[in-house]
Amino acid sequence: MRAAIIGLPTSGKSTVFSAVTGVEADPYASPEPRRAVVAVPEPRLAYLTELYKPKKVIEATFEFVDIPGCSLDDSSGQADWRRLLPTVRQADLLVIVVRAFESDSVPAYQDRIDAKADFSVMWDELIFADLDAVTTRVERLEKALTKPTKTHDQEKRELSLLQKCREALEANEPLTTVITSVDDRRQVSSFGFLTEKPIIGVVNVPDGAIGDSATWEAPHVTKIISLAAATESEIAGLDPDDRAEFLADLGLDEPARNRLIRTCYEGAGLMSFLTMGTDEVRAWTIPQGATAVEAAGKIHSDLSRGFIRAETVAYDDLVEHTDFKGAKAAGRVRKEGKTYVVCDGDILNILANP
Ligand SMILES: Nc1nc2c(ncn2[C@@H]2O[C@H](COP(=O)(O)OP(=O)(O)OP(=O)(O)O)[C@@H](O)[C@H]2O)c(=O)[nH]1
Ligand SMILES: [Mg+2]
Repeated sequence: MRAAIIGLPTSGKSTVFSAVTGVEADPYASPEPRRAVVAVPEPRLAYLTELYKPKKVIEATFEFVDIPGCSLDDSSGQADWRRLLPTVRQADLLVIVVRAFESDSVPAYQDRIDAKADFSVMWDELIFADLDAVTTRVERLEKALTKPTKTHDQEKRELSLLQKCREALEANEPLTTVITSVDDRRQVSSFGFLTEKPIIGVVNVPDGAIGDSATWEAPHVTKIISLAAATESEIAGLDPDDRAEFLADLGLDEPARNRLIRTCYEGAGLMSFLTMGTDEVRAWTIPQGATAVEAAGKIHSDLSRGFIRAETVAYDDLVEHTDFKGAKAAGRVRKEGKTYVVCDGDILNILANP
């Protein structure tokens, strides 16, 4: 799963990317997207690792792509944006970074600091990009439907859905309001519509501002969070001991990057279940709402095929009773069947026929 970091020029996208991924700033400010995979912060793994001292610890991962900013008010910037759009369309979630920090050395885009207005400029661009793609396809389908074709019915269905999409976009509504069923989603999946993706807003606040102080909300947006990208990227560059001390001095348990990664992971509709043993302690990624047999299939297709049951214990119950044995003795280990809907942080032991 992948998030694309987008926004107006000098909003701090690359600084957020560095803070999140630990990848150093690109001194040449390359016009190409940069990618990095990060481990999803999972504090629950630490306890399990302490308990089992496993040979391996495997964390869940998530990818971030830093998209260079484009000045949308000139034709060369517009052309750059169009060139980058296919990469943005491939993401599962969008992170829109807007600037709320002042700086004499880094002039603001269009000489203004107005995070809410910048957010709305980006929103309009997303709506416009989708409207452009929808309109092109609608025109093509209308033309095709004037002649009888073998795929006539299918094209008619697609046209009817895309006409609804066009109406929504013309009313400044995102496609999440129209594309709601699994069938519809499948029908339009190849477009990679931008306003069909979950959106996280990041307000890049002045250096040293800590905690989450986002003061505005936007309709249809999964979440808006604030962070000080420059401070966060400095934190990312510290060695772990210094980092802990720095955060403690600020009265924080963790850097904002952890909050952002988790927000993206959840925003993309994902959650983790855990497995443990002396060989390996591991966090596995599954969609929210996945069942025990789907979780088993994530580990190995044999486990879903031969699924018997999932011995399940909630992480908090395990900690309360020290370990698996203790939780079992206290009756906290449940025997769940195929259709059990897994909860975030469930520890599973899948029993299956060979
Ligand atoms: N003071 C301050 N400077 C920042 C902050 N975030 C970014 N900057 C500085 O602003 C400049 C632009 O930041 P980038 O992260 O490169 O911005 P960007 O959005 O990636 O820019 P483009 O990709 O060119 O659109 C850099 O010199 C950063 O060091 C911040 O929170 N505070
Ligand atoms: Mg950049």
